[in-house]
Amino acid sequence: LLVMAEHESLEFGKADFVLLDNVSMEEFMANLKLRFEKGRIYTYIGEVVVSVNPYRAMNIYGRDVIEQYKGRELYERPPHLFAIADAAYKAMKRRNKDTCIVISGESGAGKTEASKYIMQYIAAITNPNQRAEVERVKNMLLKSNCVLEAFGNAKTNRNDNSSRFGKYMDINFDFKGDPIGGHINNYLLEKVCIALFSSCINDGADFKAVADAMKVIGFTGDEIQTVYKILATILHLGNLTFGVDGDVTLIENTKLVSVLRELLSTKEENVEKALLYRTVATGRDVIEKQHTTQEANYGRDALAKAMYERLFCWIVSRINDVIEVRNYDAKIHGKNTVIGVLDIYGFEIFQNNSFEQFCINYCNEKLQQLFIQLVLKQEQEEYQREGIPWKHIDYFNNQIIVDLVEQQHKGIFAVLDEACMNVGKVTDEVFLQGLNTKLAKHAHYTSRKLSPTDKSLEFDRDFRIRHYAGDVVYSVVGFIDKNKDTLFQDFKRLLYNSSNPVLKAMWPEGKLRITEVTKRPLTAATLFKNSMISLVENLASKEPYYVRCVKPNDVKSPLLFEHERCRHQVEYLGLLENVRVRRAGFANRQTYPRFLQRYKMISEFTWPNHDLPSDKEAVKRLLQGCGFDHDVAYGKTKVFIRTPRTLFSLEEQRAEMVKRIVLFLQKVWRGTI
Ligand code: AOV
Ligand code: MG
Repeated sequence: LLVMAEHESLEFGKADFVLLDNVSMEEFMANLKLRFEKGRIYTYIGEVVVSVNPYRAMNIYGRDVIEQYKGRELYERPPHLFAIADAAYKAMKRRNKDTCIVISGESGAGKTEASKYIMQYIAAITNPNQRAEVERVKNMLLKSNCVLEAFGNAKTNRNDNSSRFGKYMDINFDFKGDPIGGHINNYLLEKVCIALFSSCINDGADFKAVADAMKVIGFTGDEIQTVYKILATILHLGNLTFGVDGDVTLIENTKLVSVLRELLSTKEENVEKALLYRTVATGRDVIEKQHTTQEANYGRDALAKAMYERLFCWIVSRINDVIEVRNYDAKIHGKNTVIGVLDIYGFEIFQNNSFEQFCINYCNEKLQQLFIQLVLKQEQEEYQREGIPWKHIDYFNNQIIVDLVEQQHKGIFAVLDEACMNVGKVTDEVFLQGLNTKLAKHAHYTSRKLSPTDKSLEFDRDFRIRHYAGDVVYSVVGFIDKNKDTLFQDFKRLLYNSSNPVLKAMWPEGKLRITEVTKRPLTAATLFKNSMISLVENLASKEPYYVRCVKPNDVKSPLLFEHERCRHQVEYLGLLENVRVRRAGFANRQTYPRFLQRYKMISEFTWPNHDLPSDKEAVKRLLQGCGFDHDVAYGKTKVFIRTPRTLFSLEEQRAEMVKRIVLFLQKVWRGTI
């Protein structure tokens, strides 16, 4: 609010949506658009930052700007990611709280960029004493981004550098507030984006940067070589084809087998056997069963995907080894608090949406649910703590969609798992039938079978979910396979038996004989669901700060603010409700001492000092004197100001008094008084 009064004029619109004269979609959009056009890409809703992707380089992230935000209060400077990062940092340091910064928004809205600026800011403002160990940790944290992006991002229709994995990074701080370590959790990597490798490998300069970053992080020469070999293996697997001769399945391009043998440091016949046969246990017997070409194709693709996923997880775990809090003392004795930064794949709708989109969009539902709960909960808790009554604001609660996906027994994941367990025919169609039976009446689910005249459901295999962010049509094709996510044990054994120790170590389960592999592994859906639930629990246990990213257009243009496109995002992100909650509550709150510090000059009761029994009493007298008593509430430690106008008026009076005091002092100096 002070920003508004002091640093920005109305020319740039309102720096906080809470200050809108009327909270309507029109006014909200007009302000968002005006600010975007004036290059003001950040706007607050209280303590939430709304960001619009500028699609051009902005000169607002430099060292000079960082200095302006360092240690300042949120409202003292124009809205910025740095301000929210600083707020999270201050809360962590001053109040000894674990905090987290949750960045959400659809694909291409600017989440990953925002997370990087936040990390850079935190790195820049910490470790004033240049302690070597802290510098090392900071360097690792920043370098890890480059490596993870190289392996986990890919070009999509929506974003040239789209995150195909979710990333949650904890940064640990010691009692001085310096980073001493960190930990990365990665979530479901979209394995179909293996195409990524060709671009990874083709782009020489980037590739070198990645290799350098890996070296700095501490990957050994052997490890980096193995990474190359795995990437090469995956590419070669893509060229491998199968044929038949009578009833024998064959590898057509046999030369590739010797290339693979070399890359995997194993025997040629082992490679061939793993690609063409699988070992099955029937009772006590173990037999070798030949693949059909279809099975061989499936096996080959599954191998490529599994190697890619395993490689990625291994890279994350190696990075974690390096950034883990080392100092034993810091772990045991020191105050060790964390800031978590969440950058996940955004809500997405493609031409063809499959299991991956389904998981990604479910993840976004979970985060939206968390936002709803925390933004309201936090607000409510503060009023409760301060002893102030609260009235409820209506909003769309997407819990119903979260349940639709994750509920036990009748949620979509449960139906999918059930279909996968089927002893009889296990097909995508069986899964779809299951959905149609269990969810026929659900308001957020439909399918071609249930709505035969619906034009958006083109094919029999389609079903549609009404997500909080919009309708998405999914094709069931591939759901079963992707959920089972089976990799024949023969491949695991092949990789485990490699004479390359790095590769071998990635596949410990290859040790098991076929007769020892008894447990049915958890499905991809169940694993993903569990990881989302624990992610949300983790976030909810911390003090959250939010960045809500908006994508201005679909053509990556810095000039275009597509009204309808943006309006839709504002709507589903619940930003208007956010403003309402914030306003129906109180636009501004300040502790009594801080309030006095700023406004004491406007009242004779408080200037230059008050003699009342408490600061609270003094603030009461001041506000009664100005006639604002009706617009405020007095909490235990803070004064709550309902309408922004009151604050402006206080600001005006303050400015007037400051001017008078300055004039007075000038006269004193000149000796005219
Ligand atoms: P996302 O993380 O939200 O999408 P990104 O952060 O990758 O989106 O942003 C997409 C692109 O927008 C970037 O590659 C930049 O070109 C541009 N961009 C975003 N933020 C800024 C900024 N602050 N300044 C300049 N350009 C920016 V996805 O990962 O697809 O959900 O899964
Ligand atoms: Mg991203």
